[in-house]
Amino acid sequence: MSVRRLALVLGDQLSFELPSLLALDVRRDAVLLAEVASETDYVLHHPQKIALIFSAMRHFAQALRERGFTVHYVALDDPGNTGSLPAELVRWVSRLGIDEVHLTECGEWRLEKALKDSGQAIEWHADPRFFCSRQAFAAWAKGRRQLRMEYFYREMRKAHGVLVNADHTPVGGAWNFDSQNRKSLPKGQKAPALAHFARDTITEQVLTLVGQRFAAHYGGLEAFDYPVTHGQAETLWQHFLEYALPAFGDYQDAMATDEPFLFHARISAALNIGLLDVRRLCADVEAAYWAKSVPLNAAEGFIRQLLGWREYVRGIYWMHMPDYAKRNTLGNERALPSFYWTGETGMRCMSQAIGQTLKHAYAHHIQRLMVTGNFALLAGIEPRQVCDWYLAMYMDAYDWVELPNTLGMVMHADGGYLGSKPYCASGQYIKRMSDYCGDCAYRVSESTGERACPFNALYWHFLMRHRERLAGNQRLGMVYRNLDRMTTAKREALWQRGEQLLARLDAGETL
Ligand code: DLZ
Ligand code: SF4
Repeated sequence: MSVRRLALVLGDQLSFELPSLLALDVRRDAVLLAEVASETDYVLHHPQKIALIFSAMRHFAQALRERGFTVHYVALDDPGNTGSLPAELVRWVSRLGIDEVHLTECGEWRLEKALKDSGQAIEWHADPRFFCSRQAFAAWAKGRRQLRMEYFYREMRKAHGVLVNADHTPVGGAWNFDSQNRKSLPKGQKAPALAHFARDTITEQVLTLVGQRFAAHYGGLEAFDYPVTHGQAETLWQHFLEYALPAFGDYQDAMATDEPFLFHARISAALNIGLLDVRRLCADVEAAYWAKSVPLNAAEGFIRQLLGWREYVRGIYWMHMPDYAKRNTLGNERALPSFYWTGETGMRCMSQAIGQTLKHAYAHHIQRLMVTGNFALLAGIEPRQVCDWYLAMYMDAYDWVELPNTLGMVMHADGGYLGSKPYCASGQYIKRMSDYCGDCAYRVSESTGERACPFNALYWHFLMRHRERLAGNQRLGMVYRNLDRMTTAKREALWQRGEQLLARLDAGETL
């Protein structure tokens, strides 16, 4: 008798090239997709993130059926829905009389463990949606005391022949044009118009379901405007290539009032659930460079994010989970301020970054790292709470990408394993990269006193309280020399202002 197989496809695995799907015989085998409470509830996901996943899952199920697959789809409110992926798998295996279960490795350690503990035998497949497999990364990392993204990135460029000359040297004479990615936005410079996505019946139904069921989660559904099919994701991608990529390099780090997207691609949500293919994206960007339609600082800057940083953080995640999630090198214990969930703060940069996050489930990398992240680092917030906030609030956030970025890069809670120095900065950095400070309740030019920008005193307070650990860091040498050149009275005033701000946070006050 022939073997009957079932492939469980997860909500962030919506790719036709998934090896667990390719293992099936469409005439005989089946696919299972399930909307389950254990995935919607493990953090307070932004409602738009849940809506995106459900709508994209439903569209993918439809596309698979059109390709001849037998698809079993469990909707969130189906009677009989057990509420968890392992339990759904077990239920459907018995119901359909399945002999063999196929699954592509998960994006989160938590879920992979739960599936492995389910008692159901599973044939696991490596996830080919990344350039670098878990094993290849571990082999690269072996024997290195400290990992550096830059060296990993160079290896990846060479291994995959991306932006390299025939003699394996980098195109343009350098591997990294980061120094040309830091312009602030000139006054009057407008961001390109956005691509928009009409809602079809499936998306409307999902928005209604999510609106009813997840009303207690933070963030609005009104502005939902993300691609939910492969075709729409392609439209978004072509729009980016044409209108935003040419200036992406220059303004990658810039921030501007009421401009949530600037020259960013907005593709991370689609990419991370399988609606776009990373190899194609890198190839398109390289081709645009050779066709002279985009400058090198844009092409290299974009490819560095995907081929370098994205692969690097995933590698670190799988090498060090589950212990990585528990790291807290700086010993932070402070609770996440409640304004992270509401945006209600007089700090303009924070209300802008959090406000657009509530509205769009999106903020770009510098807002995440140097505004909300920087504040959490300086204020000594407990890493676990910060990680959960990022995991919940961002459209593209899954543990493999969110945890190393937040715990390692933002919070420096892994002892500097992932990044060589903490990304701490005073209000001066935010002033240089944005126009936020002009409209702020605080004064960025002041460090002490009631009206002084909280980032300033908190920055020095952070450096003073972690002096023992950080003063030896070469990349902070100059900063500590500046601190030492201050008068004792100035240092004391900064310390006191920092203490006062932290006490206000501890009292549950907003700033
Ligand atoms: C994030 C998410 C949500 C909100 N809901 C579902 C779901 O109902 N069904 C599903 O298969 N996947 C969902 N996901 C994505 C999973 O959480 C994701 O597969 C894991 O986090 C691993 O990356
Ligand atoms: Fe942010 Fe400080 Fe500027 Fe206000 S003054 S926007 S708090 S950096």
